[in-house]
Amino acid sequence: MKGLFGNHLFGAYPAPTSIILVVQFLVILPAKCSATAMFVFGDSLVDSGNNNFIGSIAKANFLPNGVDYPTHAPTGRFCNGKIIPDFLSDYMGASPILPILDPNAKGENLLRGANFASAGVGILDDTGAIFARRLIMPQQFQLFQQYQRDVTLLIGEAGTKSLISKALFSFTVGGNDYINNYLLPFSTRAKKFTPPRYRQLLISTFREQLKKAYTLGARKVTVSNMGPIGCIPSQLAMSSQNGTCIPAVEQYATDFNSDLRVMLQELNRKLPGATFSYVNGYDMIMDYIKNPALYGFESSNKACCGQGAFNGLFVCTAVSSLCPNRSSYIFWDPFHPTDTVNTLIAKRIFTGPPSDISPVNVSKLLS
Ligand SMILES: *[C@@H]1O[C@H](CO)[C@@H](O)[C@H](O)[C@H]1NC(C)=O
Ligand SMILES: *[C@@H]1O[C@H](CO)[C@@H](O)[C@H](O)[C@H]1NC(C)=O
Ligand SMILES: *[C@H]1O[C@H](CO)[C@@H](O)[C@H](O)[C@H]1NC(C)=O
Repeated sequence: MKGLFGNHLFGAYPAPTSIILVVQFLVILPAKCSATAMFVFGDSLVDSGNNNFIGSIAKANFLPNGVDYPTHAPTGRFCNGKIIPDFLSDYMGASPILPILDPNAKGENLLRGANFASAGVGILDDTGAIFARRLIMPQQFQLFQQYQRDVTLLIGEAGTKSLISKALFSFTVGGNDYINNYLLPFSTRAKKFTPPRYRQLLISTFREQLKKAYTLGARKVTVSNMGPIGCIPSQLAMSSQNGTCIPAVEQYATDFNSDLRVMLQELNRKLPGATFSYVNGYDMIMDYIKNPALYGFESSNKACCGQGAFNGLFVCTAVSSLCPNRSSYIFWDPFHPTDTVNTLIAKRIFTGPPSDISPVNVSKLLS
């Protein structure tokens, strides 16, 4: 399986190298330490547009996606507005980081960090195969290594090391390993692995990926747990009569999350100088789903943009039915939260208590 998706990374778009080579003989810029850089890895929950630049079926570069973005235009984000990394940039007082495949992700723009996430990916390389091209996790790391070489040409080796060791790293991946792999009809993974064995495979693969990030210099890392995948409109449309979460699917997420938490505690003990903070996105979203009125949500189980039962069939497109008031919805489309939910969660990631993010929140992590 690996070979199928693993080896054609640098074919279809220009690598940033060529641009950087032009400036390598210019004066090395002093490392500006004003704003903290951010590096984002993961799936469509945090992809800010990388899939626009590759031959993927998983794209969101059309309206009504982006309708509430500052430009009111689609960007590739699977959301009506901003996603969590955008709000974190806001809190950090920085402009949003660019998708690494964006042609503008070069020169000084690179010093803010970059977004390597790609819609459709999972922890496992074969996850999301139905979407054709996507930046699987090993490719996200390859691009990060290329990024390091490019930034070294700009600010030198010591400057790059320092930028990376102070930066915020964020990982959001795993939901697709169920939604777009294990739970699919005819899944070969489901045929070969019992649920506990599959979960073990996910956790051990993810552990190696996080260790790799450490080896590449990451020291301040947030890792999102798996959201309540049994409650998303897409799952409800397929298997729920009355709109309540599907217990069997919920169980996959909660089991994964308890193992993830233990794995991160182990990394915190074993990897000196690094902090891996566990982001409890699951409980935060569950909080909104269970107490919608408390937060001004009218609907906790219907997508704002979609079609069919719970507006949860297929994906959000230009011809989908669209809700009148986007800020009163938890789910933007059958899979992803609204801008309103993203801003609430980002705030809790930044300054929330240990029940939201532990051992420390991002403002502490960066202080
Ligand atoms: C919804 O349906 C599920 C499964 O059919 C059932 O177990 C549950 O009690 C129902 N909940 C409500 C609130 O009707
Ligand atoms: C939309 O929903 C939000 C949140 O519930 C509410 O504050 C706002 O007044 C609503 N807007 C309209 C036009 O109804
Ligand atoms: C996290 O953020 C703030 C700022 O660093 C810190 O003072 C606070 O103790 C943390 N919040 C909680 C509730 O733990």
